[in-house]
Amino acid sequence: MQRRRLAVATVAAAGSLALPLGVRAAAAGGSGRRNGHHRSADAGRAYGRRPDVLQAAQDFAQQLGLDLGWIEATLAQARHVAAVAQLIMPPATASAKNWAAYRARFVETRRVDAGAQWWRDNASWLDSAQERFGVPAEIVVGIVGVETFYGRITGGFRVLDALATLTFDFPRGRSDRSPFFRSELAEFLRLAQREGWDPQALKGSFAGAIGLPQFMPSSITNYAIDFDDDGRIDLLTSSADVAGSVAHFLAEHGWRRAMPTHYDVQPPDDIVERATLLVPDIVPSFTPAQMAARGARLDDAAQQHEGALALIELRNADDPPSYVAGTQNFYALTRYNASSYYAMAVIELGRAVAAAR
Ligand SMILES: [Ca+2]
Repeated sequence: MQRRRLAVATVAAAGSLALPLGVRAAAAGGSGRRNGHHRSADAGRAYGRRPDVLQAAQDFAQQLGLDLGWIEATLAQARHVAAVAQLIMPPATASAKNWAAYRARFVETRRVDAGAQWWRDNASWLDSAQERFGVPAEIVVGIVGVETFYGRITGGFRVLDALATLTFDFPRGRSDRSPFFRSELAEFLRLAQREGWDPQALKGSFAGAIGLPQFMPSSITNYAIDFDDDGRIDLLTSSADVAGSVAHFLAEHGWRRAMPTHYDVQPPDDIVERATLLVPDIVPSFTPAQMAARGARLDDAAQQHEGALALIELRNADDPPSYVAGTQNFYALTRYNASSYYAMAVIELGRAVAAAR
């Protein structure tokens, strides 16, 4: 999700949509609650020759240098999908942030077992990605597991329909993201031509995110790589391309080789000091010494960390929150999806899979 534009550093409530986020536009299949599987992906009317669609076809043809007739014919067959417009809306009731519940959705036996199998099947590619980009296999494994349950849930919407619906009929009632989806639709058409995809056939999430890592079209353009060197980028069936592309995305978003993602921390008892440390949210802003000076207790490894840390608070509904001291690498994970809950779930799923394999 991203035309190199970074997501704002907001923390999404566990399981809710804060979009557009990092690499994908919205909660992916693996995020469960809002994956659309319980809703109808049935397409409604085709866009045909609606004037605004014809105008967009002209704009795209000029902008992309593609054949106008092909774009018109392709967009004419795109269909409005009511479920897409519903799923893009915020949930009717805000659910309490609950890290324990969020974690339990992802770090569970079936997903861990599937992750261990996926790791065994793709160990050489994961090792190569780690060597080249410095991103540990368990982080890539954590992302693919949280996103799509290792390919079990990659989304049942035609990408063309999803992007057309969010471009031409973005629902009223929330801030208008249609310009974002319009540029993703253009990018999708360009990729379909370049990569030889059938734009009518490719499926993804309700927001148009594609494949095992749920990359938006612009992220495919900017960050996906042909890691097995077979001449094409395939995020649906090439685990090599998936592993390489996820690691490349993180490397391009500031991932540092051999740096931990986070350290244990006891937050300051003083509520004012604690609140001060929480202000920058997920952005690493305090040296270990500055954190300690405000009363945070860090272990030896954290005290020796070179660089800034962020005090991350993960709420547990009515129970006391959990805290970690996030590094630059924790922040890099939130470029994939701007949620500390998401980043922590990725880390803990990867760790659980590493222990199980
Ligand atoms: Ca490939």
